[in-house]
Amino acid sequence: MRRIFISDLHLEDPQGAAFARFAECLAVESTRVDEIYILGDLVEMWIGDDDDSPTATRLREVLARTVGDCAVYLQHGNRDFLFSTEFCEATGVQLIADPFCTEDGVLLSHGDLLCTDDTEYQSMRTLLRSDAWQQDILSKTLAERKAFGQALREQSKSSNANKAANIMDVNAEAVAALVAEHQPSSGVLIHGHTHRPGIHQIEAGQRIVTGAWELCGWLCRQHDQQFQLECFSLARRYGT
Ligand SMILES: [Mn+2]
Repeated sequence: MRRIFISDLHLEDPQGAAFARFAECLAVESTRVDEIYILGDLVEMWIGDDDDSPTATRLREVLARTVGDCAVYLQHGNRDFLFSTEFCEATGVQLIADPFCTEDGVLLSHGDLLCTDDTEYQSMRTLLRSDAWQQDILSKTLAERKAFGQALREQSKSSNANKAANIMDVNAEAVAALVAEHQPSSGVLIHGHTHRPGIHQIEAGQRIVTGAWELCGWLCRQHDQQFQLECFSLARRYGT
């Protein structure tokens, strides 16, 4: 089995470098691998599947083209948990739960549910993921949702600025509990969210953290039981 895992692209501007590398990466990798997994925060903010902005339109095009060559799985992040059925139908992408375990026993999560030391964030997460809240926000107009999304981002920036860095990383006990619950046969947990790419040894095997596409692009590549982290320049064409 050949796969790549990416997360935290925070795509915003269809004319920007990250968006261009994303489209190139999918075009190249979809001919090399069997499956592509996007582990959340693909976009900076998703305000509903009826979004008709240039970013949303371009995103649908890129994903639909990729799905013609290889399966694409999408997990919700804390920025894009409103991706839903309509988006999947338009693109052919398949939504997976968080956490999700692959057939060959690789455990996948966006990662924010592991940051249990940040109790303020966890209560916000519970609210935003509730059916009642989501029904309420989706009943608003696109313009109202855009304004709300903007406000949410500002709030997140100012509240994170006052937090100690370790609070926004995963909690070791939460990781151990998740792995114990799902018992991934590969021993591998892959997640994003923390923007701290790396490979950590854990009791069951490995915790692999995919990086944010900030200073460079990141992916985790799986070939059968081998996993590696790769980073690449966002300044030039992917694969060159
Ligand atoms: Mn995140």
